[in-house]
Amino acid sequence: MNKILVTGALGQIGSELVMKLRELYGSDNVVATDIRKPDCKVVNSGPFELLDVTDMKTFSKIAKKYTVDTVMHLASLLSANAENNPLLAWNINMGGLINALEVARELDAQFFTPSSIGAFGPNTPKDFTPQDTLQRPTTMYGVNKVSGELLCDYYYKKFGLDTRGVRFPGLISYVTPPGGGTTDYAVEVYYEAIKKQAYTSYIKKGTYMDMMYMPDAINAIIQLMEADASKLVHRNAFNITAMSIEPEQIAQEIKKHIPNFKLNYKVDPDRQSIADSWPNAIDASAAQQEWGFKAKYDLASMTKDMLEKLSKNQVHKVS
Ligand code: AKB
Repeated sequence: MNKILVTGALGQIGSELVMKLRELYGSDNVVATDIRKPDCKVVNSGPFELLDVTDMKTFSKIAKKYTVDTVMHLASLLSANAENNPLLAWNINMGGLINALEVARELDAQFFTPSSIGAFGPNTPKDFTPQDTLQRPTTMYGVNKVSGELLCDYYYKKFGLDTRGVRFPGLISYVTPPGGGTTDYAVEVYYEAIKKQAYTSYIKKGTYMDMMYMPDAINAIIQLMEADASKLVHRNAFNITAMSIEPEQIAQEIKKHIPNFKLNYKVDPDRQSIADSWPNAIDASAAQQEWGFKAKYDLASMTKDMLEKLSKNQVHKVS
């Protein structure tokens, strides 16, 4: 990776990935792109271009302007938003992906795009979900993610493009909030714990889903992209996870730091039914074996860090 183009650079993953890549590979070597251009760190700390990923001509022009050798395609609609607007999700998630793959093919660039635990469906084994298993998702997001995994495999086999990817679990971060996902509750709960010492969860007590702290997710992307290609068997859809948790467990952990924290429930049937169709806990052994994936943060260390960082941000906002 010498010259990297990132789409969706202002999103939940992009805003942290771009800063880490600029630190490691040099600011000028990481071209951030997004559909909007606010005044912020990602925009001001290196090259930035406005890009709608469904606009192939502009996409290709930007990639050629910087002669990029790596494309990291993050722009996409998350699960709950996709379910509310399936056609838009198809157009952005699949239209954007095929453009990104074509641009990478034009430049013979290395390619990364994330899949998700959303690529599994209700008849996938729920526990210790294998790397290679039944995938019949019932959401538009899931349909997009399975298609994306297959498409990336196809570009590797057909054109020899160096495509790589992971199935991300819910990602938790204090930097940029996610928007329109099913696992967002696990981020909101920390913000509300700091602000109001209370949170009302739209996900039912006892609903287990895989999660990961953002620093581990960023390291996983970079580690996979730097991994020895000859060792990769799965390439585009590695199961990775750091913890399988449900709302009560997060609340118990928060209470160790904020004893009067209160967790309430008002279940959203739409997002609950998406969560119910996903695994409880996936098996990440292929990623461990093929490129040494290992998460550093568990629920306790993530909670401590989240609350410390969010309290600091709060103090900065007030002062
Ligand atoms: C979502 O909830 O849609 C995402 C995901 C797990 O892919 N966070």
